[in-house]
Amino acid sequence: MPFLTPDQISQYKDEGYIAPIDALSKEEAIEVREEIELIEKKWPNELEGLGRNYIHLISPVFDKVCNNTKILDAVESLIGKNILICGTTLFVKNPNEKGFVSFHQDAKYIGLEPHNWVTAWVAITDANEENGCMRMWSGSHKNDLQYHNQKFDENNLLTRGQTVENVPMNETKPVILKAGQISLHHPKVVHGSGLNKSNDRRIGFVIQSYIGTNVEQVLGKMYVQQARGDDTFKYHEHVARANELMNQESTQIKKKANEELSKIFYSGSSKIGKY
Ligand SMILES: O=C(O)CCC(=O)C(=O)O
Repeated sequence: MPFLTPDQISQYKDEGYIAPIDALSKEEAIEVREEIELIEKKWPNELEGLGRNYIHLISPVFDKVCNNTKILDAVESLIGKNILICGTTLFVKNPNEKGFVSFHQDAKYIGLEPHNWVTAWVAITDANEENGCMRMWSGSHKNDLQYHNQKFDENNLLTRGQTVENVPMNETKPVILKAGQISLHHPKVVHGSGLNKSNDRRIGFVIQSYIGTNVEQVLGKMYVQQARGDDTFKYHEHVARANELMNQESTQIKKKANEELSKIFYSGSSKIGKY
């Protein structure tokens, strides 16, 4: 019995994303924000630059989010029951900073083939038009991968500043979420987000992505965890789940995983950005 409703599955097929879906309680979202702010205070460099990736490997609070039953039920409805967690990224936009995300397709530089995968964007704070929520170009996932200009803008939160130009803004839709809700988006849907004009942080925790066990990494190496089912394909190295914040072994694995991820994200690029 699929967890998502027929309307939600139609939205995914027609528009390339689903939102909103209730996942965490308000209290759980606050717990996640407090975990981020604790790490930022105690280990100020840990989440900087590349370090914004793979936080679920070093934090049981984030590990719990990745294994949240409601999220996994929804994901299972889209990619089947054999599910791996292959990466996570924090997208934080602080007030008074100029962070934005250019319109792009996740599948362009991520090396995950075939596209039996889905990205979950978990709202840790509310996300709305004032604080720079994502905007989806509805239906754009039905097209092939598009040309991306590589701009390396210093305020762009993407690795290369990869940009699909001339997106028809009237065909884009805001993904408005309350803290604790999620959206799910397709590997090829074109999406981006604007500035945070509010007085508070906008925090998205992105599970990028949940992949079917049949998905290979064609550009490099990724470290995965089994979220559901079995992995009979064994394409990836499986690593342990976090059971203690920032223990030495898991921080080393996070570092190694990020070095490998950087090779994937900048594969074929003559320049390396700050993430
Ligand atoms: O957080 C954002 O504004 C953009 C995140 C994004 O591009 C993604 O989750 O694929």
